[in-house]
Formats: sequence, structure tokens, C-alpha cells
Amino acid sequence: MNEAVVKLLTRVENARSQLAAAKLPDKAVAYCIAGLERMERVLARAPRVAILGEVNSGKTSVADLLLGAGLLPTSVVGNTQVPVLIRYADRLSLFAVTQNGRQRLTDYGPDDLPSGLELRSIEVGVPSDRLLNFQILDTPSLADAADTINDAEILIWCTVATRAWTESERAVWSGLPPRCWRNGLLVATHRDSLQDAADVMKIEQRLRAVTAPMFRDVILVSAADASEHAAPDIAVARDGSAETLVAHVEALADEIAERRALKGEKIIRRLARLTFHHLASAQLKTEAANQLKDWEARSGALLDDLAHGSASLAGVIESLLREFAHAVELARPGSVRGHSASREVATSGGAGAVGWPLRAAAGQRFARLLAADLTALLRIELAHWGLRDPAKDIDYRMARSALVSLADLGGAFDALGQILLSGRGRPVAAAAEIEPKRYGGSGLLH
Ligand SMILES: Nc1nc2c(ncn2[C@@H]2O[C@H](COP(=O)(O)OP(=O)(O)OP(=O)(O)O)[C@@H](O)[C@H]2O)c(=O)[nH]1
Ligand SMILES: [Mg+2]
Repeated sequence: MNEAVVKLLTRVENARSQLAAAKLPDKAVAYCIAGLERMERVLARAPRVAILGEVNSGKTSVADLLLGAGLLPTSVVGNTQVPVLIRYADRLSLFAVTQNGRQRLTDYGPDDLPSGLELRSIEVGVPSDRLLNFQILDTPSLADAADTINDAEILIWCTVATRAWTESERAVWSGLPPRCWRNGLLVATHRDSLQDAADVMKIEQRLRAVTAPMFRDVILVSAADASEHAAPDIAVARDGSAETLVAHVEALADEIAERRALKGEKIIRRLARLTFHHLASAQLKTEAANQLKDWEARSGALLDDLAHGSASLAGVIESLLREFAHAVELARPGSVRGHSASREVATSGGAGAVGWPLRAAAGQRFARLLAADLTALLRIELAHWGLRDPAKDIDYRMARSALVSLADLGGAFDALGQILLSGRGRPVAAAAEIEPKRYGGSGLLH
């Protein structure tokens, strides 16, 4: 599985269980947990490779080639007229998908299906490490391509090298949305039927020329042995074309998983921010409300300075954090390390901080976002500090620290997460020190 995905999944799982353990009676938290679970499922699914093509073009053989020759229970797969999804499972397993949903077949035969049920597709679970990186969907030639591509991130179009790329093939493929082209591979089977290397090259060049820009790449393979003899790696040993194909698909799957992780990270960040902003909507008592107003006035003035160009982004972020530290200290005396009543902070200069927007407008947006998040966090602090129920207080802190850690997985929010403690029942005074590098920060909070 892609490294970025594994990292993100671990982080999301940890935060979600921390959030669930806090047991807050808050709808927004429940939605957030459900949303995170959904994201985990999406992220954990390996990108799917759908194999399309006309009848007898070698689709099943290519599926077997991708899987590693001979692993597929071809007795089942060979005779069926429905799509076959091959995905990772700890043990070999077989499911029939009918109008009634998914049903496990114990005997590895479609005859087990009770009468009256219409077989729509078959799912085969295979304990092959390759399937951790991609799933394979083998389709019957008459399958409706539009149906098949819905859940597939990578598409392979199979054509027979000796009569490759007919008008009817072009008609079907060019009718697919361009997103399919971007992650589409043209795989010409029966490479072994070509006369020699020169012939292989000639056909490959012709295919590239006539199919551009509809495929990401064109690959010629010999796939026969894989489907017919079930003998491991014969085709691989012969001309290396199987290895080439697998390498292409793995690279593409990796790229897709990485993109998905980036997108998922953004969604998760938004979800976490929405949730902690919601947590911050509790009513405040008068004194707390005044403290919040004070912070809002100060942070507002800093944002104005930035907008008028009288302060730099680094300076404003540093000041925001300093003001925030001061406000938290007022709300919870003793929560800020070495804090004196003054707002003096040893600054280490933020000029070298990474990841800050360089353009003025983007910088202002970034600072506004940070100020809004700090306001929400301060509100939570102010609303729940007066609870007088230490257990409940710890629950809020736990939930908040889980959300803060998700709110910016890219790291720009790390310092904040540390200001606001790890939340695992530790008193504020013992929480980790702010990381000085970020925001050109001060290291004064704990
Ligand atoms: N010589 C040779 N034969 C191949 C190759 N690929 C597939 N075949 C043979 O072509 C026939 C059809 O292959 P399949 O993999 O079943 O083709 P398919 O597209 O899945 O067929 P349908 O599902 O019926 O549409 C089989 O007899 C394969 O052994 C190849 O690269 N070289
Ligand atoms: Mg087939």
C-alpha cells in the first residue's frame, strides 16, 4: 500500500479512536467520527484496474498476468459472463453478487447460487501481495463500459496485437470520458504471435500514433501461458512483458493512491475544522465572553495590520500565537509555560518558516483562517473550563486535541496541537512544549 496512504490512515484511525473515547454527547462529533470512518474505507481500498476489450481479446489472460500467473481460480472465472472483481483477502474466498447483495460461495462454484437469483458479478479474494496495491476487475466483452468504469481508477483496453485497434474499438474507447484516457493503458496481447522484435516495434509505434492522446501508454504482452497452463511465471520468463505491465500498473496505482491521500487529507482537515468550530458554539458566561471579545479585538487589529501592510505575515502569526497564549493563560492560569503577565516573547523570527503563503492575498487568508481557528479553540477553552467536572474537561481536551491534530495534517498546525496538550488526561501544565520552528514560534506554551 502507498506510504502516504498508510501514514494518513494511521493518523486518522488514531484521532478517530481518541475522539470516540472522549464520548462527547455532541452530534457534530458523531458526524465527524462517521465521516472519518468513511474516509478510512475509501483510503484503504486499493485503486481498481478495470480490464475492457472486445470478445477474446485476452482480458482474462491479462487479469491473470497482473495477478501473477496461475493464482486465479480460472475454472470459475473462465466460464462466467459477468464481471469478476479480484481483490486482496487473507484467505482465498469467493462471493456472488446478486440482486440480493453479496453472498459467500463456499465451494468455489457458481452452481451454489440458489435458483431465482441473478448473478451480477463475482468477487474473488486472493491472498496476493500485489493486490494490496491494486484490485483487478475482469469484464465480459459485452459489459457496459460506462457501468464498469464507475469505480475504476485505472482502465486497460485489451486488443489483439495482430489486428489491433479496429474501428469498433476506437468507437467504444473514444466514447469514454477523458478521465479514463488519462489513466488508460492500451494492452496489445498476442505479442508472441508477432514475427520478431522489429514487428513488435512497428506495431507498438503504429498503435501509439493512431491512439494518441487516448492512452497513457501502450504495452505489448504475451499473455497466453498465464491463462492456459496456470504455471507460475512462464510468460514472465519468456519476454518480460508481464513484468513491464505490472510495473506500469503499480506505478499508476501508486500515483493515484498518492493523489487520493492528498485529496483525503484536505477533506479530513475541513471536517475536523468544522467539528471544532461547532464544539466552540457553546454559550459563554459574561466574564468568559469578555475575554473572548478582548482576544477578538486584538487578533482583529493584527489582521488589519497585515491587510494594511504594516506588519509581515510571519510577524502577525507570531503575534497571534502570543496573544492566543496570553488569552489561554487568562482563561486557565498556569497553562502557559513561563508566562508572565506581559506579552513578551522571545521571538526566533519566522522568515524561514516553511509552507507559508508568499503572496499577500493568500497570506491574509492564511492568517484569517488561523485567527478563526484560534478563536474557536479559545471559545472551547472558555466554555468548558468552568465545568468543574475534571472528567468532562479531560474529555473535551481529548476530543479537541484529536481534532486539532487532524485539522492540519500538513504540519502547519502542529504548534497549536502542542499548545493545547495531548489531551490524554495529562494536566495542561505537563503538556508538550511548543515547537519553536513553526510560525517562528516562541516556545513559551505548554
Ligand atoms: N498466443 C496467445 N494467446 C493468447 C494471448 N492472450 C490470450 N490468448 C488466448 O486467447 C484466448 C482468449 O483469451 P481470454 O483471456 O479468455 O480472452 P477474453 O478477452 O477474456 O475473452 P472473453 O472473456 O470471452 O471476451 C485464450 O485461448 C487465450 O489463451 C497471448 O498473448 N498470446
Ligand atoms: Mg474473459
